[in-house]
Amino acid sequence: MKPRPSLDLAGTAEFLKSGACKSVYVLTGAGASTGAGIPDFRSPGGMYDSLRPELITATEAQRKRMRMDPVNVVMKDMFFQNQFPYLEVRRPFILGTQQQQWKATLTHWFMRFLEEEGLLKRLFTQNIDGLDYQTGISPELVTNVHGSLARVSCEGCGYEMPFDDFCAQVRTNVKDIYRTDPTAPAESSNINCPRCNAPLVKPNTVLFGSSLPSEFFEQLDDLNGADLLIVAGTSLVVSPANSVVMYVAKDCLRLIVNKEPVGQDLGIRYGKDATRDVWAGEVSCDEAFLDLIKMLGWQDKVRKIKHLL
Ligand code: CNA
Ligand code: ZN
Repeated sequence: MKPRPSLDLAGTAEFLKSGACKSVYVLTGAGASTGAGIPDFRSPGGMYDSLRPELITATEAQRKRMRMDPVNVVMKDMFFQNQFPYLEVRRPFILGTQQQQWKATLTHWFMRFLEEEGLLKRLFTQNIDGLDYQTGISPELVTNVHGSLARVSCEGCGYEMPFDDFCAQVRTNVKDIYRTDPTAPAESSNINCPRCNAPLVKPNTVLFGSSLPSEFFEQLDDLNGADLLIVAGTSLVVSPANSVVMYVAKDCLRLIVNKEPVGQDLGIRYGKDATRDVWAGEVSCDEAFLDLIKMLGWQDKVRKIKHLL
């Protein structure tokens, strides 16, 4: 019989220390990186809030679609019609990645600490920013569920373009209309493939409507062996990434670290209805993981990371 931890952060820390918890899986989302200065999609002020369909779309039909649901900016069929909205929204991301502008947060480091303690079995991240790797986490423990920005290829023929060549073209070919010319007419600008000439070159992030990496589906069954699942900084609305929470066993403890409670429609239960779910409360990911670090006595690990001090 597994010991029953109390359903709060302290109980989770006790469970992690107890030796009974041997296998931790993690699912992260954009909220894990907002502390590094990267906006998420759905929070107020996030990317969907700052989208301006009138500037980035060429036709009224596209504008209407984007207003109805900003998710269209990362839809496959929209990208094939007009590459500009995707490239424009991703632009600060792409150039920020090249300049290594963002630094891993305490939340990213916490996953590395779990690995150091031999507890981390897998980190599923929906993020495309690659910040996880800055901590030196073993790449084989990380699944980029929605792909990654760090590599670039053609959606038509698969040709891989060197990242720096792509960034040079983003600077010159893709208009920075939000910052430089907010009155510029919407027009498509894109990057042509050096091999097949299709205007379909983009970072290897998974567009809605495209399939996820096959390894993601292969790894889902492993979740059955999890003693603890940590879900951090995700609205849990994007499927099938959100199905991670359903693949763990019925008695697996689930710690939800998110400013608001999420995943009720997926069976996560809060407060008096909770049987194995813990919500860290209305705090940021970094605050919650700092609390956990203190409870676990892992402060020395943090002291080694200069930019966090
Ligand atoms: P989302 O739908 O924007 O949800 C983010 C969640 O995090 C929300 O519930 C917020 O309340 C919560 N949140 C935001 N900041 C914090 C914080 N500091 N502490 C705690 N909670 C916070 O994003 P999801 O990841 O759920 O959606 C999946 C999409 C978003 C994936 O396809 C990503 O590729 C995509 N995305 C990624 C990035 C990135 O790589 N950093 C940025 C923006 C969007
Ligand atoms: Zn091509």
